Amino acid sequence: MSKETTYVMVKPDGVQRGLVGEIIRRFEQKGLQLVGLKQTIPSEEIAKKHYDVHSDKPFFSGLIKFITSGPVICMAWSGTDAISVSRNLIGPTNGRDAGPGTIRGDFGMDIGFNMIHGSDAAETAQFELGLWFPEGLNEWTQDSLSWVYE
Ligand code: D4T
Repeated sequence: MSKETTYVMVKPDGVQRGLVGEIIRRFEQKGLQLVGLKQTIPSEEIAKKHYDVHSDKPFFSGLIKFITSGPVICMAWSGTDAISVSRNLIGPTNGRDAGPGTIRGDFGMDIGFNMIHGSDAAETAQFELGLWFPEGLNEWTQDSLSWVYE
């Protein structure tokens, strides 16, 4: 158990489909703390850095085209084990395989249009937070969390 901050991003399909509020609601209600939030249209440069690990995959160029096609919502969420907790809220990559109750399971039918990204490990989270939030995050005390963690 450790306090972590993870990078979460609503992708262009999630924004176009009006799912931003629903997605934020789920993270808030779970008990994660929002420490960074903004809308941006990603440049090709930042998209390529973000997905560099997939640069040799056949779907890479389509993925970059998709991610840069319109606004995304960049978020930073903090909490105990925030990385795995967020991945569990999001669900498996392909919406058709994702169980009900997860974001992709409840709203998705596709592997490319899967609405949301969440960092998959501590090092990735650190890299992605630095990439998307070079201005830094907000440290603040959320009083309600004293009723989330015993
Ligand atoms: P992200 O990174 O977007 O949170 O998704 P995942 O962590 O769940 O999945 P991933 O890294 O394996 O894939 C990154 C991104 O590429 C798209 N994708 C993936 C695709 O379009 N076709 C594919 O065959 C795969 C494997 C979807 C998510």
